[in-house]
Amino acid sequence: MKLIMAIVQDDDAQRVISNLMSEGFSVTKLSTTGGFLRVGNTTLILGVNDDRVSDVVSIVEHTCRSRKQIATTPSPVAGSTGAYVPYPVEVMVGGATIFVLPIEQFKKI
Ligand code: 2BA
Repeated sequence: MKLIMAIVQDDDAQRVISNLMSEGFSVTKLSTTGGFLRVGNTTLILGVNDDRVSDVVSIVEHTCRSRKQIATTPSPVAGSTGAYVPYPVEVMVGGATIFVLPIEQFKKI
């Protein structure tokens, strides 16, 4: 059995949860924040049998989109003036970041 953690964009979260649940997966949704952009994203956790890991990855892959987002970074030329001038940097976010971990024990009590 494996624990899958999938970090997805908030805009994709409802659709991917619906698609996973309609295929019979149990899903837990966590509201999380990306360390780089400091904006909200969604982390899904699922405990699944080994033979269904690829099904989850496939559903996430086909549901989640990559999007450009603007990150605001302090200007590197600010040093001479002492003032921090934020300037926008474009980054590509997602579709999804997926971790697959082994589960030592799984119990429902
Ligand atoms: P954020 O940390 O907010 O990162 C958003 C996007 O900013 C990233 O998209 C990437 O394109 C860019 N980025 C992140 N760190 C960067 C850096 N040090 N320098 C330049 N650009 C950087 P994704 O790679 O698709 O990641 C989306 C979200 O997934 C991340 O949000 C973070 O919450 C999570 N994530 C991605 N890789 C991770 C990892 N190895 N461990 C834990 N969380 C991860």
